[in-house]
Amino acid sequence: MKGRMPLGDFLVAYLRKVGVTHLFGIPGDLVMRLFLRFGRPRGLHIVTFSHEPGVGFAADGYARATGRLGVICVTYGAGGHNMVNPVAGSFSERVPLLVISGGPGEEERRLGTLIHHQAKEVESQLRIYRELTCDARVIDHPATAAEDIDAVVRAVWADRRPGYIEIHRDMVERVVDVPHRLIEWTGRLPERHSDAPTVRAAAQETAQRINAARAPVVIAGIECHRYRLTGELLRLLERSGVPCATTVLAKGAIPIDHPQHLGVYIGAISPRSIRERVDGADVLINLGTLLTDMNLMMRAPTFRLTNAVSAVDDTVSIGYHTYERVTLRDFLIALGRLPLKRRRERVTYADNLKPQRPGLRRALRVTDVLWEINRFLHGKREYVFVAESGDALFAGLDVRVEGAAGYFAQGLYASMGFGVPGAIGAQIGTGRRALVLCGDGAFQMTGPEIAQAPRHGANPIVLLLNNSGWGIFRPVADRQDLLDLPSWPYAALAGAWGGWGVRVETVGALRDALAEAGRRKTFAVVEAVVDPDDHSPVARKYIAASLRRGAK
Ligand SMILES: Cc1ncc(C[n+]2csc(CCOP(=O)(O)OP(=O)(O)O)c2C)c(N)n1
Ligand SMILES: [Mg+2]
Repeated sequence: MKGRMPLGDFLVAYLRKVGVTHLFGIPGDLVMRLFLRFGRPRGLHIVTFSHEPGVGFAADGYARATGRLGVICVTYGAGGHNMVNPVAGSFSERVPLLVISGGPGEEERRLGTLIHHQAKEVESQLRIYRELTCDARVIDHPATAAEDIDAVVRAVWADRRPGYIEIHRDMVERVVDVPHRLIEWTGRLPERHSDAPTVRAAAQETAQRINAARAPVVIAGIECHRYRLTGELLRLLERSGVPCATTVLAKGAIPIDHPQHLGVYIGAISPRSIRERVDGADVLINLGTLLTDMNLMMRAPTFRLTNAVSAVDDTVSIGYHTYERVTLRDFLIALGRLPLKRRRERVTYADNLKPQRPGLRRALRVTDVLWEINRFLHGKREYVFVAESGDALFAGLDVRVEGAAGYFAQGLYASMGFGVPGAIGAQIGTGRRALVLCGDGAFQMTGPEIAQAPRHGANPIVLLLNNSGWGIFRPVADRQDLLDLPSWPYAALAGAWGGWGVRVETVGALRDALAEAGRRKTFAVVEAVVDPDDHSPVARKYIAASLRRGAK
């Protein structure tokens, strides 16, 4: 980095300085110069996909899995607008992404005509991204360009939310001033700060409550995941002996086979042992959990909020008072250092799966698919698991991934299309192969991006749950025909795209297919055919609860 540099070179140098190694994108003329700059020798590793949503979900999967910044580069308008949905998902689920868009230069803006890719006004894209990011700026002044980029990236990191910069094509070569501070800087992005005395007071009050409690329980939330606080969380759990549940959005925040893990809390439809334990807690310690309709399955919390100590969004709330400027990290560290009574409660992990019925020649049911996934994943700690939206999101709650930080799903934003590209992004970042559980509908959205996997050294296994349509809605729709999907030759397509594919209809065939996919080096699509009216255990409970509510 030098005191004065072309903006494009500064951006590459800056991104490398903060540790970025990969850039996900699709070029266009309004971003071409910048895009090519990223890919220069000693630049970044460029990862392209066929369609911007694939790019966005892959960058998000990369960021979730690595805990690093995901960087995206798109062209203005057609590209930028295509990227809106994945970025909205990253905003809602706290994933740190930097979106870099090109834009029209001064020259074309002066023509006074509409510019290709323009929607309403040239500034419209910026305004759209303002709604979906923690900071969004057009980088248009050489004197402040470096500071502006630095400010956006710091905000992205501190908030774990997307940020947006727009660089018009004539700015790429413009020489900008780089402040001395950035040249000297180590590149370590700062975390949010706490107020130390407030942290101490909040931790002390919480420790007193835990020590005085009869049956405390921890709910580990999304912030534990995003701020990579599993180590701090486990230290607290192991020192106190308090049991811990996670939520739909934060499954995987603690290892699934941890002896104090109760399982996933999903409000009124939780497995009975989890619901009783959480509802019966006299102190409920919420560590980074957002109270979302998905976490609670469209109900108000069934536990008493007055019993909760809630640490989320840099605020610790206890009863009717709050401590502000307390980050979850500092809170957990402080709590972990205080004397805590060690409890010895026997905790049994619970899920929603009934024992599998015997027989290998039976037609597959969704429950069998889950048992077979768990059988396949058992002992494979290097695998990650990705659940798509649709029934897979509910079904995935019963999947046991044994490795640390191995579970990914959009548990709140729930966009279809995340699964396959998200899994490829996760493998690019971590080297860990993914098993993706994906409906036929979701696969028809972004599944073909799997054809890109070999180029990126990725080989996910897609378990495609084929129920011939948008099955999750079948119990509530009178017009079943509106939920049907055309049948694709999934297995043949997988072969034609450079992977391996197979269609299975029985338990035994699925077991063999997963074993074979596991042995193969290429990506695999295992199409598991199930009845259109069959659902996972959690979806069944969820649908029954919704129908009951609707009937009232
Ligand atoms: C991008 C997007 N569009 C629409 C929806 C609404 N939606 C939720 S689930 C679903 C059907 C999913 O079908 P499929 O992937 O086959 O899963 P299934 O329900 O059959 O298990 C739809 C359309 C969504 N979540 N995301
Ligand atoms: Mg389906």
